[in-house]
Amino acid sequence: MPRPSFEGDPPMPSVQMETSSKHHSSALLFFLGGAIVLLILLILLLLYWKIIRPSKLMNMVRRPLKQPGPKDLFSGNLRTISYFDFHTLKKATKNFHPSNLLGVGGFGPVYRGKLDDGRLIAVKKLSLEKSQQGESEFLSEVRMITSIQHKNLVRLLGCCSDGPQRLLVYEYMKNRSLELIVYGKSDQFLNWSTRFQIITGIARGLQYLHEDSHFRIVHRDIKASNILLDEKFQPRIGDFGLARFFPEDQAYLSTAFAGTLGYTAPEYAIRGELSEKADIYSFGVLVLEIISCRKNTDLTLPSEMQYLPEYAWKLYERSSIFDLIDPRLQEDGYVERDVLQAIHVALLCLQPHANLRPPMSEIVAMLTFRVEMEVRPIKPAFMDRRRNKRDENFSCDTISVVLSSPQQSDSPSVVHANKVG
Ligand SMILES: Nc1ncnc2c1ncn2[C@@H]1O[C@H](COP(=O)(O)OP(=O)(O)OP(=O)(O)O)[C@@H](O)[C@H]1O
Ligand SMILES: *[C@@H]1O[C@H](CO)[C@@H](O)[C@H](O)[C@H]1NC(C)=O
Ligand SMILES: *[C@@H]1O[C@H](CO)[C@@H](O)[C@H](O)[C@H]1NC(C)=O
Ligand SMILES: CC(=O)N[C@H]1CO[C@H](CO)[C@@H](O)[C@@H]1O
Ligand SMILES: [Mg+2]
Repeated sequence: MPRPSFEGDPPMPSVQMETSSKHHSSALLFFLGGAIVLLILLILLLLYWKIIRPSKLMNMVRRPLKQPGPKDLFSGNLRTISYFDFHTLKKATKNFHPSNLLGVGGFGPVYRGKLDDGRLIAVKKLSLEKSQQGESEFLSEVRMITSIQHKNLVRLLGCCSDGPQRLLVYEYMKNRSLELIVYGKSDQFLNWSTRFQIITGIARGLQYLHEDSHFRIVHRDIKASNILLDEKFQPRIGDFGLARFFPEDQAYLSTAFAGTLGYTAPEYAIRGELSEKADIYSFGVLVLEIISCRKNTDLTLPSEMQYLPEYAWKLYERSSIFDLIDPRLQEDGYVERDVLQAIHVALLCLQPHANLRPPMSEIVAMLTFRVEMEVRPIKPAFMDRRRNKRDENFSCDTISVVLSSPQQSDSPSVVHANKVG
């Protein structure tokens, strides 16, 4: 009943025509107004871009993520990296004061710092002069490293670039590095259970880098100073991924090579053959250092003890491997089964042929006694600086000649390097 009254209405069409023409004119006005406003906005933007703040805008374009400042750390669930303002870092480290210098490594100096919110940080100034890496590449590498997270890896909090300068900001590790403990620079004594926890922790961190992360990462520089310890002496591997900032790792190697020679797998040192197995070799050296509390190479010791892998092998052959153990640990006590297992694993890692060294996952399984140890290690290979001391200059040719020449019977798998110190 109510419906027909609407349908039969005659003036409806004309009314509709009128309103639609009104709509047309108002729409035209609206568009015109919009266009004018847009034009004004565009002119303003152009003025802003060209004249007022060219640098600031460029920065905004280049860094679409966040404004600088430590506030946006871990912003929400987004895996964004945070950019630190150079002045924030300058303030935190008291203008990079020498008293805050933690040490200088192959990549540049490291400073301790304290942010306004009380958090402690370690700031690494990269010395990248030799690298032509631009800012965007730097940021993408930092993003990649930040995405690698594990409880046994040091956390990268963020980065900063200030002109040509590049800085990385890490969480500060209260108990510094294993170097201070292993090399006797600190009075800190670690008992066996702590040391074994450190050994398995490093192995887990390396397993993650090699096998379980999205990227297959070879650390290249596993050594005592790169194992950092938190307040509970949980180990965290530092400096992973850093080689990515240096296009030719030669540049990096030349500065750190001598210092890390004792950790370097022979096939990497001589032929530049780099794989996970080079890290596994370094891990083997490190395990022996943690157990014996001495440097891998110590030329002040009696001849047969100078090279840790060589000495460990001699003791192993003589079945007197317990002599290798740190005397303070012998007093304090240790678990025989754990020590034997750790030394056995270390010797497997030090074998001359890379393919004989077990993968990290297997090493973790052995250290946690999830698998039986079946294989016997063969004699380790290591870099030896004993001979040709008069020849001061390090030369790869000399080493490879020595390696491929017929080997002496008394030390079949020793590789001689000529560089001293
Ligand atoms: N996050 C950190 N917390 C506390 N100390 C740190 C941190 N990062 C580095 N250090 C310390 O700073 C010192 C210098 O470190 P750096 O990594 O520059 O040199 P390195 O480890 O000796 O050599 P490399 O350049 O081969 O890593 C080391 O003694 C290290 O223990
Ligand atoms: C070893 O040292 C740690 C901390 O230094 C301590 O918590 C632990 O109880 C010690 N373990 C043994 C067996 O003494
Ligand atoms: C080592 O190299 C430098 C320059 O490269 C040279 O001056 C010096 O004589 C060399 N020393 C030896 C022992 O060959
Ligand atoms: C050598 C060193 O700094 N040791 C410290 C390790 O961390 C514990 C807990 O924070 C401190 O008590 C130690 O002094
Ligand atoms: Mg380091």
